[in-house]
Amino acid sequence: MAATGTLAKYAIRDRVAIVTLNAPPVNGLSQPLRAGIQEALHQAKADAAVDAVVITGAGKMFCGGADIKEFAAGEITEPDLNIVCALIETLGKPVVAAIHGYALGGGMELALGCHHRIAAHDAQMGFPEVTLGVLPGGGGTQRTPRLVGVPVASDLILSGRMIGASEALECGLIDAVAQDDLLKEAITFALDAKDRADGLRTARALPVKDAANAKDTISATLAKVLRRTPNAHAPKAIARCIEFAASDASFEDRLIFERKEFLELMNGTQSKALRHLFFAEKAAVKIPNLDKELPLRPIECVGIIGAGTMGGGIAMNFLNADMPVTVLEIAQDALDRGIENIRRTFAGNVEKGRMTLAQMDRRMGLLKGSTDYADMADRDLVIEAVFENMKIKQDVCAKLGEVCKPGAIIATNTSTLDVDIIAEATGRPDDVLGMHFFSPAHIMRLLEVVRGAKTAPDVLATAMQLARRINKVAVVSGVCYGFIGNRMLESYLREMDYLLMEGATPAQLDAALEGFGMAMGPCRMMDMAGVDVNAFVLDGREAEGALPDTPSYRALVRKLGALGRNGQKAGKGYYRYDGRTPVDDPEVNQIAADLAAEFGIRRRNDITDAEICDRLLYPLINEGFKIMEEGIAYREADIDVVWTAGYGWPALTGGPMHLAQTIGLTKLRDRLIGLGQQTQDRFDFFTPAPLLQRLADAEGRADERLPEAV
Ligand code: T1G
Repeated sequence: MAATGTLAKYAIRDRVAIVTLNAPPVNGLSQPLRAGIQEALHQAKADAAVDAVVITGAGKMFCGGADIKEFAAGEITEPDLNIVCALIETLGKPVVAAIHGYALGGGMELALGCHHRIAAHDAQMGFPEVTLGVLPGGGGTQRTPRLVGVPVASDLILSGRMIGASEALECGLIDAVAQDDLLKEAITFALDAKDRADGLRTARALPVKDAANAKDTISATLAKVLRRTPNAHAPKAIARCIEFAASDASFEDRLIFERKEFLELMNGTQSKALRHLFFAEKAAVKIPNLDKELPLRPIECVGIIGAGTMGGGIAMNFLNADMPVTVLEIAQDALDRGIENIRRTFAGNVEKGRMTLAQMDRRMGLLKGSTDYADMADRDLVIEAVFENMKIKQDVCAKLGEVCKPGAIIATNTSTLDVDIIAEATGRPDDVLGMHFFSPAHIMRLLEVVRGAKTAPDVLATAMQLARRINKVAVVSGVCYGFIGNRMLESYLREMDYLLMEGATPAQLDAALEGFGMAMGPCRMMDMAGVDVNAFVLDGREAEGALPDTPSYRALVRKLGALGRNGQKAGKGYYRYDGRTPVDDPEVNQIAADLAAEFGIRRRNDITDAEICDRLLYPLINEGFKIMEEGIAYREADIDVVWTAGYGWPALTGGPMHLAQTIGLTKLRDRLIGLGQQTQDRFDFFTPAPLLQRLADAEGRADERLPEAV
């Protein structure tokens, strides 16, 4: 067995060279691995004892794609994937890809360069490049339409979705599904191919399938993808490449066209932002200075206090993860309503085909209701999701502190209250932390895990690991008002109300922010979340003396709340509602004008979209620097995860803190100062955070040191 190297192992079995990708954890196609594969292929080509080749992956997958970290270099080093695939196609001996686990992106392209592909029954395949703002740059846009046809190729590459082995076989992406021993069957397949007429068939030599109406087919699929992200560049480039595949250019010219489009995307701001978020979500789960060997607390069964909207939604997360849940309400009728709401939500999923009836029954079988705190005694984790009132939460947590077994974790779902005060009420604060779910809790991916002053390290680590199990993106926050997300949201909403009192309209505000890329404008978002909910929190904070000393602060939302304009649920809020459709309501503009008169706020008719975006986004970003300075968030990237996973911030910008770097800290600081001057900033609403000030100064000094551009 001649070892080619550690990254691409070489062995011979039954006259078949086995080339094993060995670059854990995902066999990422780094330059050294590509070079190792190339060397192994040359060895197989020259070896008279070798009749065929099987390429396989070590560990839990075939290949997770290119090594994304290499993209930062701005270019792809030799041998690039196109060279490796061309070597396979001209090897003169059949090469079979044996796929298990995942074959994604460049990993799938490597398999497409092979003459044949066989996959394990549970393998997953696809082209996730579009989610990273790039496209398959190793021939994927050119070979795939030749194997599966333009419609399927367009769907797979534009959507980025993974498909299983049976779907891959059905559409022609692979040639066989292993029945038992993948490697053994791949070897047999390769030896058979040696004697078959199509044994050396290559995808590049095939005609493009279903090329008729290619342009229309691609455009229709592209339009669907762009509906969600109209500003995205990658889908448009992918469409151009697939269209080009159907042209009569040479295959080499097609690869050159694809590579040019790929490099342009790779070096663009959108891909840099999406790659930033890819790694940010992976990093967010890591707790600095935590012993990786620290044993976690076992969490096998969960208790939820409160069966309302939040409690029910939280419960569904655990039921979806196949974990037994007991939901507690004091009143039986409230408990019955809560359980019925859960059942109805699952039934809706069954109707939509997202869940089978058996899966729903399984979930409902894991759900129990109770009106007795004693039923929380055996729970490994209990989450309180009762009304957002400190006294109520303290009473509930005091009971849990007595009833829950030693070692059980007690979590509060509070979104605005002090987790440390709630933790003290339990009498066992080291077992306590915040688990802030976002409504609707069974859908929103973000989970803010709030570490209390006394939260034990293993409790925090357990919660972060549990988040992955319930398919949440978890970010650790320290204790402060609003944690990370809602604290930054406050300055965004403050400027929303002030701009409305200055003369902007809800429709103008929402259009400006949705033009920036927010999933939903601020006024629509407030009407969805509930004007009364926000007004209630503000009244509470004013009572604590926690608001700026001016009656104009958030006066509009509080006035709307006082008038019962509680949002979509009330049929009116910042808009009037025709069913679920928001309609401009002149009454709101009049309310805003009356408040402006009351507080001496100058009305204007020159408010631009640019000013709207700067006034809502820059203070939000500025608050992020304050959060960093106070140690509330571990990393700026964590803040980006919060906003893209929990608040509809456009991932194409990478999140607020990544956008700050893209804008430039000096420019950001100077714009904040300018906005402060424009608004006679009496409450430091626009004063740059000290950390931002320092980083902008440092950026300025660094720029001074840069050699003058020649
Ligand atoms: N490059 C670099 N690092 C990667 C990586 C990649 N492609 N994939 C994963 N990692 C790291 C990840 O950050 C983590 O690091 C560790 O590996 C384990 O990952 C040329 C241009 C494959 C489904 O988009 O979807 O190919 O946190 O925890 O849960 O045309 O990783 O441990 O330090 O996610 O088992 C296309 C991205 C690239 C796939 C495995 N490929 N990866 O999930 O492990 S572009 C992708 C994933 C491309 C070609 C184009 C998942 C996974 P750390 P993990 P997992």
